[in-house]
Amino acid sequence: MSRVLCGELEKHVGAPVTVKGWVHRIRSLGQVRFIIVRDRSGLAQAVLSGELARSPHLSCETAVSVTGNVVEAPNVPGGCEIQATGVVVESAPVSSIPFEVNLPEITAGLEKILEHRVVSLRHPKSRAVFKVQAEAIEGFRRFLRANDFIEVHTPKIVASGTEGGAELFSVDYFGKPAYLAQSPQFYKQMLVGAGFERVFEVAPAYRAEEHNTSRHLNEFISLDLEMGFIDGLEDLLSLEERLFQYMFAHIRETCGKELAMFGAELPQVTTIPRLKLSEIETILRREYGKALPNGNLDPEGERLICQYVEKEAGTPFVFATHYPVTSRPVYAMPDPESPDLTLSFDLLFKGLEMNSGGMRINDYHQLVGNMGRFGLDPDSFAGYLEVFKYGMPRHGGFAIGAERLTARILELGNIREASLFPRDRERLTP
Ligand code: AMO
Repeated sequence: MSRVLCGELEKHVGAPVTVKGWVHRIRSLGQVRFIIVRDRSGLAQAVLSGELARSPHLSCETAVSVTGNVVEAPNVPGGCEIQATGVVVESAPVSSIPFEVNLPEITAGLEKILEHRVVSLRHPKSRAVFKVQAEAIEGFRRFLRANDFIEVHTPKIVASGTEGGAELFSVDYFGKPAYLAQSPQFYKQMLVGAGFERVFEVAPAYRAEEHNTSRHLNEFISLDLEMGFIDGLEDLLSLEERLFQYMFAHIRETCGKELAMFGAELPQVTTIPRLKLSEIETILRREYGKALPNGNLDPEGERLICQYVEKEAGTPFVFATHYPVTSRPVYAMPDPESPDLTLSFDLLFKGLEMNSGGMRINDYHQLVGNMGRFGLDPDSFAGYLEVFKYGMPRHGGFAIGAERLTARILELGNIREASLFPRDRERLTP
């Protein structure tokens, strides 16, 4: 008999079915045993009586296959249950588990939850996080494809860093020094200039961050895009507005159940307020007596400016633009009107930076000159620089951290909860 999903049982009232899944809960009532089976779609109750009720190998989290007739049962969630005629244990029986996964919440601490990830993911709420993440990424892909972007895959073993700083993991590449890519930055730009014009990539990025915080991972999924022949920063900001409108609409449409589990409401994305960093500085000083550290937003600044914008404009989003040259990477385009600033931006959502982006330098000589100012040797970047000699258009792009986005949508306390197998300072397994 072909398998029926637990979540679709009600379509089979009056018919014989087989469900397969894990034993979620067992309850005995006199001579009768009730088992709740959990599969990827949800839960279904099966009633075992007679010989079946005495089946010795049934325990929570054992994989089973239950056959029987579906009958109406008004008091059971879903309105029906299976009168079992056969139960097959499909795995070795489970004698104990590190923590319960059949309560509304897992009661273990985050360390234990991550240490036993395959068990914690059995909890429907833990898995719901990754449904939302998958649909956010699907929305990202669909929107960009519909806007004539092509998906690309660039190397993750690379010869140099792209984002400045020392946050590089070294790799021994057949005796030559190499690194894990901090971002696809240089390659996405090269591909714009190579003729694709519009590219995007969904791939891991690696940062040897010293930070052990609730917002940093050492490996994260970067949702990158890059676009040629743009006129200015505004093109990128309005592209991102439309992208978020699409992504949030897609998540709303596909993840109603999952959002409800977290009590999460997705905001409508309208016009996102745009504030220069200098304006943010003024607002924070005036409203909260808060001074920003050296031309950048610190976590408290991100939180406060979002709080302010929420109050004034009723949206959890804000673009922070025009960061100083000193706080952006070598490729960032200086603002022709104020050369100490860059045509760059971050998107903040609910108090946290979601993405960075901006216009890039597209003039070969300007870029080589900037490398000098950043103490970089242009000869080491010959592979990147080549495209700038052969007709590189004005271009720009941005990158969204998938785990940060998921964590903020669902208001998770720690970014690790939005990573299947997080990599942090302490964690290399599972
Ligand atoms: P940036 O370094 O700001 O920009 O990274 C872009 C976005 O990626 C996410 N992110 C992280 N998420 C989790 N853990 C980390 N350690 C981490 N580091 C970054 C954040 C961040 O906003 N090349 C540029 C992008 C561009 O200009 O196109 C870049 O990588 O959400």
